[in-house]
Amino acid sequence: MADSVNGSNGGEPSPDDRINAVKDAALAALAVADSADALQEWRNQYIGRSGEVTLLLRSVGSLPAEQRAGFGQAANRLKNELEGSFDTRQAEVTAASGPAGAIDVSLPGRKPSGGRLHPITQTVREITAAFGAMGFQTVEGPEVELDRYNFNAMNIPDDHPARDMFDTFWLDRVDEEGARSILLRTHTSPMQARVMEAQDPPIRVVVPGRCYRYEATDASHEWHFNQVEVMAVDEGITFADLKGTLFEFARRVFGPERKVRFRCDFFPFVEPGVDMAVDCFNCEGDPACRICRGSRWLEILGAGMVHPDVLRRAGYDPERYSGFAAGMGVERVAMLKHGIDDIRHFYANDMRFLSQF
Ligand code: FA5
Repeated sequence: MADSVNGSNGGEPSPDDRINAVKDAALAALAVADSADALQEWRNQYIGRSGEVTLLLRSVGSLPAEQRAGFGQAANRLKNELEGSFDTRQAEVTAASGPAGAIDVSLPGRKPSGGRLHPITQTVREITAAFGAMGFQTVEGPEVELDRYNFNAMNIPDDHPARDMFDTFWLDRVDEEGARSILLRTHTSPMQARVMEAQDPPIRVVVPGRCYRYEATDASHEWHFNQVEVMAVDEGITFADLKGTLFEFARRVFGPERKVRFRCDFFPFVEPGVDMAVDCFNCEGDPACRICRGSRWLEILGAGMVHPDVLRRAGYDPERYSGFAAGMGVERVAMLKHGIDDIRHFYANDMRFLSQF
């Protein structure tokens, strides 16, 4: 009679029981393995090099001699059976997951991250659209400008103290007389002269563009920033037109509830000159406010009636024509509109900030 593998060894499970226990556990685990990863894990646990069936086979040597052959054959049969079951299950799992490379249409979609316009570009467009609705045409001009337009045409001759108002980045170039003649424009006002040179009245233009000033940065000052120049020249233009146009702009861009303040100011290219401020969104007059330093107002633009000398220099007769002009800071407008307390956020390229707009 062949050696029995059923022989009992006191309290120890019989060899047959050991094989059946591994078989039951392996088949139960295989039935619920439903992915390539789960199948691989199952294979390692049962039929891999350190798997439970392999351990059974390795344990043959420790059995009594009369049990070894029967146990070894039974363990080998189990190994073959589990390998077959594995192949079958693998085929089922592969079939259920669709053909290789197929798209799983049940997966939730991934939201594509769309690009958007920089908040300053959006604000420039909003400002030019507000003036566009009042009949102003948008034009652009050079960022690298001649001293002649940036200063002289604007009534700021060489050695005029007003040049100190604009800390200038000069280009490393001199004219025949050895004077520096090219600069990064400090304001968009030189376009007043360029537009007047190029066309006859009536003029209604807005000029958006980058400006540069060699000055220290703080919460409301950048060394490069954007302005929008506004200019209207025609017969009979008065200060009331200037005020009405700028009030209407503020109403359109900031809403009717925001307060606007006009004050006298000096710019050599206008007479009279004013500046316009909008009430600070950030504080109740707190002297520690980083934006307005407790003044409650944030200045957004300088303006005034175009100086007769500027008109004359452009070839216009100041007896016949008059005009108003304004130059506003786009970043300041964006800060007030969106409640941003530091101008430097706009150019720090931090997506957490930029993606809010
Ligand atoms: C000028 O630049 C004049 N050209 C404005 C003007 C135009 C007056 C037409 C009269 C007629 P000002 O230096 O004040 O003026 O600048 C105008 C606006 O630009 C300021 O009110 C402010 O909003 C913005 N601005 C000026 N300097 C900076 C800066 N460093 N950073 C951010 N914004 C600035």
